[in-house]
Amino acid sequence: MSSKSRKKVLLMGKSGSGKTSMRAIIFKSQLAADTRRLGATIDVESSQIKFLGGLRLDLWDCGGQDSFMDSHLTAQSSTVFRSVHSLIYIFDAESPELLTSDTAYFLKCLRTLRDQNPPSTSSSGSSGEDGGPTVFVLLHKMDLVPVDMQASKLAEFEAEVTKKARESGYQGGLQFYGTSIWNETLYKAWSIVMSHLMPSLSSLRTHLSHFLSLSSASEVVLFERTTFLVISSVTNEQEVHDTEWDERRFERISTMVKAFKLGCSKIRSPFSSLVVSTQHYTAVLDSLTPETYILVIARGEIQPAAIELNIRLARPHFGKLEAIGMAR
Ligand SMILES: Nc1nc2c(ncn2[C@@H]2O[C@H](COP(=O)(O)OP(=O)(O)OP(=O)(O)O)[C@@H](O)[C@H]2O)c(=O)[nH]1
Ligand SMILES: [Mg+2]
Repeated sequence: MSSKSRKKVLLMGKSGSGKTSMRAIIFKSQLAADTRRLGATIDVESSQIKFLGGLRLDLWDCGGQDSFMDSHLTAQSSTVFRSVHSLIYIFDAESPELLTSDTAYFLKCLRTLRDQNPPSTSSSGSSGEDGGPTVFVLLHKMDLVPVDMQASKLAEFEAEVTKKARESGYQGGLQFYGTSIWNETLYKAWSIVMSHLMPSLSSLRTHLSHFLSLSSASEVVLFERTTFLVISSVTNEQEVHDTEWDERRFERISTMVKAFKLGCSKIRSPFSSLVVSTQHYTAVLDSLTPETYILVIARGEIQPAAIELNIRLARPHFGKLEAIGMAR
């Protein structure tokens, strides 16, 4: 398998920050409440996740207890940090050591990441701003921060950590997101991570736009089948202006449909498709290719059967795109 289609992603952060919880929810469809039973990760748990377009994700969930962190950063540094495509670093928003020892560990990780993937020689699979691995920083457990303080907490944290990273000599980009397993912010951040891992998918938008106009839809969203992360979407901007749509609608749909799918599997009635039809809108969520679901939203006067027919007719075309590596 080529290095282009195989990407190593590190999940790091101190013990209890929520790494394994995220992994379980996004990739193993676990319920958020069930993560309370997770034990601490010993050393590293790596999993291979097959994605659409032949992409294989090597996800390394690195145990965050001090002894494991020290070992990742010293004895095992080349095994852990070499050939990394992206680092996802999780901070616990409520940690008393957020800007002290937690940040100090993060800076050590950045340094080791850079040492093991020097920008000039890391062209294969690396794509940070300066050619090194991309770094995502998640300020996690934001549900524990009062709602009116969440935005300012994230902004101050981002400013402070970026300043310290620059002072330590790190010149690459850092992308910050506030997340919680208890709401859709988790899906928002991970959808962005995924679209970064699969840049070829951006060309899919052209095909989705075509589908949107041919079927007179208001919005078309493509989801990855297992994780239900949003891969791509197109919207008829005119209609959104007219009706003020919720900005977080995609992530909310990911969260709701995943919970619904889980409910279906519990009663041994596998989820296949969903149709909602009201006076104002019609929504059809259906399988598009072996790896994706498509959600089509249209005005109320458009019949679900018409949308279902359009999806059926589009399947062979999108199936071919998927087979050749998602419109690479
Ligand atoms: N309130 C809140 N709790 C969370 C959130 N995410 C995870 N947790 C809880 O945090 C605890 C620790 O989570 P883990 O995922 O095991 O932490 P970890 O980072 O994998 O820890 P190590 O494996 O020791 O490195 C669990 O009880 C989770 O339920 C969140 O967004 N909000
Ligand atoms: Mg863990």
